[in-house]
Amino acid sequence: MKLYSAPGTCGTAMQIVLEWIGKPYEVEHLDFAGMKSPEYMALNPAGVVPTLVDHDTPLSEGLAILLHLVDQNPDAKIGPAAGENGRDDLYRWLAFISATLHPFFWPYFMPMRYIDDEAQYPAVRKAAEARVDYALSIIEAHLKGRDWILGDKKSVADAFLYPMASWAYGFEKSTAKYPNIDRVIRQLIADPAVQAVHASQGTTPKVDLAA
Ligand SMILES: N[C@@H](CCC(=O)N[C@@H](CS)C(=O)NCC(=O)O)C(=O)O
Repeated sequence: MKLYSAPGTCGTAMQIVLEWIGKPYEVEHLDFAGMKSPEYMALNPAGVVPTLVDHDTPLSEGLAILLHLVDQNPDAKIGPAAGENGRDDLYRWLAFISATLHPFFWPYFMPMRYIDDEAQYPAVRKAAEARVDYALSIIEAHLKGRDWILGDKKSVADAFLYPMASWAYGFEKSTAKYPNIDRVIRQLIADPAVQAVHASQGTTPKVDLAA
């Protein structure tokens, strides 16, 4: 398997899951120009990371990659199989993270895609932070009384949350202010798989571990 990703991006989630699976894989970290190259866009026409190439077949979209990895690796215990208890919840939370939480960050990181006037970037970022708060608050309420998103078992949904919750540690309302999400992120930071991904990316966890 080969994963195309970039340090600190949502592709971090897929690499965490590949570490959990434990099979050999390769990762190629792309820069922005690499994501827009014709060679890469032949694999992922959106020109974004992640893309997973498994058995010579490229698969894009984080949600699709995570479900593929669950289905192809039943022994890895990274999420319920089709028909098992919790599978619907897995669909629900992967969809929520992919389609609701993730896009709320885009105007924050790329305000120039939404507005021409640079003077308005702070206002766009403020609005994005408010939408992220709306989505994180829903996840925070769900995590009350649960160890992980799906209950007592860690799954690909937690890995998917990891990069996005990490981005929001720098927000005015930091991820640290969502105690249940913060707890899950700290559990993940203690996981050797997550540490291996940070080492491979040359990144460090965003959360202040001393706090
Ligand atoms: N819907 C895509 C979105 C992927 C995405 O937005 N990836 C970001 C990194 S987190 C990216 O590559 N951005 C580059 C760009 O937007 O040009 C997915 O879930 O895989």
